[in-house]
Amino acid sequence: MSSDTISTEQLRTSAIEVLRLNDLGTMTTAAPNLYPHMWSWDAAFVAIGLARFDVPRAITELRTLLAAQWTTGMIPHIVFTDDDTGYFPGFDRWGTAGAAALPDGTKSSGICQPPVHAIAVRHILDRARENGGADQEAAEAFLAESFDGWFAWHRWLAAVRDPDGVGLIEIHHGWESGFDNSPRWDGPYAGIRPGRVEPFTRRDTLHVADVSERPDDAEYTKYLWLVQQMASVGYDDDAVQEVVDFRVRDVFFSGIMSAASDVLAGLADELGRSGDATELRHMSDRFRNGVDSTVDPVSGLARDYDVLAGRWIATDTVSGFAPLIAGGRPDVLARQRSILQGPEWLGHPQLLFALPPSTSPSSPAFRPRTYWRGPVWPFLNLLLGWACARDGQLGLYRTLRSESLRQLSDLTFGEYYEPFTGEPLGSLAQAWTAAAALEWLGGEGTPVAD
Ligand code: 2M8
Repeated sequence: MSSDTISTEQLRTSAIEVLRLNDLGTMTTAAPNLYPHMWSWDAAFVAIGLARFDVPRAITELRTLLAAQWTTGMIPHIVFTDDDTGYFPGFDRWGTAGAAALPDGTKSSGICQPPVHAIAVRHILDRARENGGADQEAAEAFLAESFDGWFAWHRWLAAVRDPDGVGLIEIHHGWESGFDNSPRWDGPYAGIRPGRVEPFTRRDTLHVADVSERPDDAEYTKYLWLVQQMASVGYDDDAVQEVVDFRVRDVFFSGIMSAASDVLAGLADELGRSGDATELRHMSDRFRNGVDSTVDPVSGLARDYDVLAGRWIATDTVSGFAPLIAGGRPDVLARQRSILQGPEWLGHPQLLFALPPSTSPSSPAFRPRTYWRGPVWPFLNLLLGWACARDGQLGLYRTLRSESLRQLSDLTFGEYYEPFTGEPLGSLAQAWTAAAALEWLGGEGTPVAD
């Protein structure tokens, strides 16, 4: 059947099936084979999708994630199931068992991912209120029960990852960005000379049709070197910053921090916690200004900053649109929207769908089939669409929505897609891709300000 003839109901049913397939009861695996554990930012998007058909299950997802929160406030990037055989590096290799801040009885990695979670809580609450009754009661109770956890998470990020208050979050591994092998990190990784890394056998390459869709072994050696460095100091926040060979201010992470802090401030208001709301709004402003300060006056795109090398990282990657996520100065945003809709991005003549590739096809770094170096990532488009709706950008929102629904109507729920052919790559039945489909479908009647 051609994807043009797929009905809304078929897409919805198939997306729900994918979330059920990945459902382990209290957590959803990011994908059936490639990623058999829970990932932090995947879980937030999964919760957004779940909330479209099962509010209690969406709440459970975030509750499980929050139960793994470190005593420092950090939400770890992977929460492991008990089966440590399917994914590498597994819990043992992370060496977090001895970390002082790991809560008893939990198994997680020792790094974090972008804080989209408050945005997911907001979605759950909104869906629950539309449903009313028991869903509404459960979601409101969950907000009251979980607020302190989300607040501690944001405070930890602001204090520990932006100690100088520049309004940009510092990351210590490309995995923390979620954009693992993006050209953004080529410079910082080029400067790393790994010491002795314990021998390893990868598992990710067993689950893709073509190994070139994944990072190569030299990249993995550096990834593991950084893990070893952090493990050597027990993942102590201060000590990590001293020993680690990767220290980068991540502009996209910071844009999410700004947007999510503002959402969390709104949730604080609902709980009558006006002091916390004020603190969160200041946090949101601080990171919005930080993101704004990175914009390259020539290209109009936001940049990362390599702390160890002391230089800006300018790339033609989708992270350059961080100001659209953070919100901010109208002139900056207007220029960004025009670039996004121009020939280097959505208007590129070879694109099958008008959706942003992870790297611009006009960039020399563009690789259409390789992971974060070119393919289109559906969950990111949902995030961008959410920010457009928030800012009343109805036209762009509609484009992203209709193009995403066309893309996702192939019913494969690929992890990422080849931008010119639409071929699904990486894993199929990827949970956050299915969740994005459900949210886009539900967004049909979503009131969006003009
Ligand atoms: C990818 O990252 C993991 C490591 O965290 C991996 O390649 O093994 C990234 O796409 C990341 O953003 C995502 O959260 C994760 C699970 O979908 O996979």
